[in-house]
Amino acid sequence: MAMAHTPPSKRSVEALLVGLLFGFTGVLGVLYGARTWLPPLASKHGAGIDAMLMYLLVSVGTLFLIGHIALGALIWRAARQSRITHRLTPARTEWAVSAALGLLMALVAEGGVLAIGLPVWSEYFAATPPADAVLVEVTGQQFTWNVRYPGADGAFGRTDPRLIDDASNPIGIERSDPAAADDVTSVNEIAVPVNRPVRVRLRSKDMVHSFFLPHLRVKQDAVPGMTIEIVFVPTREGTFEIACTQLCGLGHYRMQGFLHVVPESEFRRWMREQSGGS
Ligand SMILES: [Cu+2]
Repeated sequence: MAMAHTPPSKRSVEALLVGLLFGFTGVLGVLYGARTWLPPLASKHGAGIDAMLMYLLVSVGTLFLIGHIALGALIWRAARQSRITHRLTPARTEWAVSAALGLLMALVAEGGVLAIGLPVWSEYFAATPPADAVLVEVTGQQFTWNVRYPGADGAFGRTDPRLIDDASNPIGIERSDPAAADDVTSVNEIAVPVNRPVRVRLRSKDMVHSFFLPHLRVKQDAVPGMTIEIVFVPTREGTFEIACTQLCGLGHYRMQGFLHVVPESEFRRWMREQSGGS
């Protein structure tokens, strides 16, 4: 074999260089990742999502490192032998150790994620939405977000697909319905008061879109034929990007909206403006 003719010193230099290359790539990756980490948090439940991501990164990252150091050490040791001599342990022990380590990894990774994640899940997909929540209906379509508030009566008016007119009535609101009279609509702009729960009712007119608010750690698919409700509490004032994160067609890249998190008084003013009042 070719390897047998290579002097041992040259082989060590090669191994060192390859090791350095991998190490350097790893360090560069971590540095780059740390610089483009998550955008600054702006919601209550988001702290739990961040904790879950951090837990996964640290726990699985540590297991990954331990596994590879052990693998490297075993290869290093075996490479010094001129021939395969013996197994380290009987086959039964290999089996038992593999199964135990696999179970341990599943327990550490999945158990931790469930422990941190389940409370976040129940808050986010609240079975009983908070009474003071602001209700907003968001209907995705190629390539805009149609936004609707129920108005003073707290009830959305009926919609009918036959009434849809992309220019004047994009979600087909039946204006003859009394509940529809005070519905407030807007396109690509959502305003909500800070520190109050927001109930978003997600729908889609055409295909699967995904409502993504990176700063608020909110991401939920909008699926035609389904109404999916999520609850979150914005904790920071500001304007945050709403992106569509399902490739929904040629204009997907411009399916962008904005969430304005404002003080309660400004929210009321905005609602009056949208409903045409003064
Ligand atoms: Cu989309």
